[in-house]
Amino acid sequence: MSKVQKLKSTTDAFLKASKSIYGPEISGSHLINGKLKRGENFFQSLNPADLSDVVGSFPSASKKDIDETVKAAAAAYEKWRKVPAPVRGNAIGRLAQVLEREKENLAKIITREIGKTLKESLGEVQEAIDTALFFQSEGRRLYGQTVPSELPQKELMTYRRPLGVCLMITASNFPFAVPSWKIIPALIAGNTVIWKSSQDAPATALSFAMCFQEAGFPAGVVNLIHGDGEVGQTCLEYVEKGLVQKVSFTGSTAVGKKIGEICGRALQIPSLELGGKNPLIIYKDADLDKAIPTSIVSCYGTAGQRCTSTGNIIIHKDIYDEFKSKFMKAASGIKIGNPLLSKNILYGPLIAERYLQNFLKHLEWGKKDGGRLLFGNGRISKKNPYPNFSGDPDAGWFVTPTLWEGVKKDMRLFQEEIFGPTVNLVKVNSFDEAMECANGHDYGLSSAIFTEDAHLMLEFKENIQAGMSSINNSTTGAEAHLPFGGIKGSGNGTRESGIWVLDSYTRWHAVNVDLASQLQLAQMDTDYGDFREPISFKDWVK
Ligand code: UN1
Repeated sequence: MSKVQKLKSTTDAFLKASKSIYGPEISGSHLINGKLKRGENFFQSLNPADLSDVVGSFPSASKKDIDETVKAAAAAYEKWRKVPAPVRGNAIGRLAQVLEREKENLAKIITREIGKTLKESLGEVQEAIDTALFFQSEGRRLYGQTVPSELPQKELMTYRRPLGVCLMITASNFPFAVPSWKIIPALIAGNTVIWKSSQDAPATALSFAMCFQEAGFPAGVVNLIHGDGEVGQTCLEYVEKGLVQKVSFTGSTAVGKKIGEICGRALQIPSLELGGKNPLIIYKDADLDKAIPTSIVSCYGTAGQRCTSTGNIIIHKDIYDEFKSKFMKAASGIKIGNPLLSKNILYGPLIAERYLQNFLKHLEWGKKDGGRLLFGNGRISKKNPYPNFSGDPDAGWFVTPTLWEGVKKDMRLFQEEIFGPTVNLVKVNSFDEAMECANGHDYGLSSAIFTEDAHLMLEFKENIQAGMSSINNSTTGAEAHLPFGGIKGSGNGTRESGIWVLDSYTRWHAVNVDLASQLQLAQMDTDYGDFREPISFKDWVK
């Protein structure tokens, strides 16, 4: 029997004892050096769809906990980096098996903790499985190069070397898939990991960390600590002390810039996946039968809480009225509810109260900004009902879909990422103006266009300022093996996923072996084929 089958279900411990409809209250811990540590300074993780449901209580890492974690990760690194890469890959393969077996339970924990639909949560776990399967076999590649030398009897080669202890600071909206994009490639390359979970998703993080445990990673290779932004800040001090060699962060542009400064002072390149205000162009020849449902999901899916969610729909004037009326009709049917209790909803609650506050504020300032509100009236409640809501709206942080029009490039509504189910209609007169708008903001994460014209597709591909672009598809929904990341305010050029992420967790090591029987110097003793007398050591020494 394989190790994986022998072990008890990792997540059953969380879910079986359940008396409530959602599951038991999880007694949270850090995972430090292979052991669960209960810790101190507890905070609660609440189900955002039903605030009476406490998902669990979790410790906030103290300075002492962080010290202990950094030491454990550093000690584990010295052994883990020497484990042959294909063997490291086997451990990742076992992780994929555990995730596959636990998929349903894990998805329920994600949905309970951050409120995305079960279908999306299953997708998140699947994305982690795909990532594990991809990197399992990368353990048998991790290719370096052999390079011809300019001198005889000399060999040149390159190796990928791990960096050391990697600190992963992750966000709440993709609390499973995005951490997998960071942790799995870091591990296959021979690094060890300290994962600081999102304060809004510690139960998801712990359940994922337990899967790594079950898969048999040695103690200290994957460590998990919890806490808010301040804990993250304390962790970053270890970069300056030279004890953490890599930081990978998904979150806001403002925090990303600060992390960039800290890492820059230590001459490190962090991986930064930051915000977005993603444009979706509807050109006049767009196939609206496809463009309408795609735009609805692109804007409002996950309650607009993806960094790849559409922020501005840029529409050619000839098709503007038709698009607007069809979009509004489709949006009026959007179903909202508690994702563990209601079937077939497009989205659930906002993840956290601060997202709700930020969302409600934009309804105020958006009007002053000059936007015309076509629909959307804030928080759904018994007093402020929404027709397609099922369940108790007062129980959670639910908001209605929101649509603005009359939005222009220089407006705050156009420029600012809101992180909620809100989008702007922007009318343009030409393709060139559409492109100017699509590039007219400080972000550059995702982008999309709907057109049937192959020449415009090419124009769009060549001129859009974004890390990712879709043609006749949503701005969301990246696949697990294509490079993910942005430009401008959306990131620093590093990429996650696929083979490209390996550059973020390895450094190149150039090695030469000289088998010649005498000293030979590159450039100076090289025979360039121009028949010059070679300069030799003998000429310099009597
Ligand atoms: C994010 O919002 O941080 O492409 C990541 C997508 C998802 C990942 C989004 N697969 O929409």
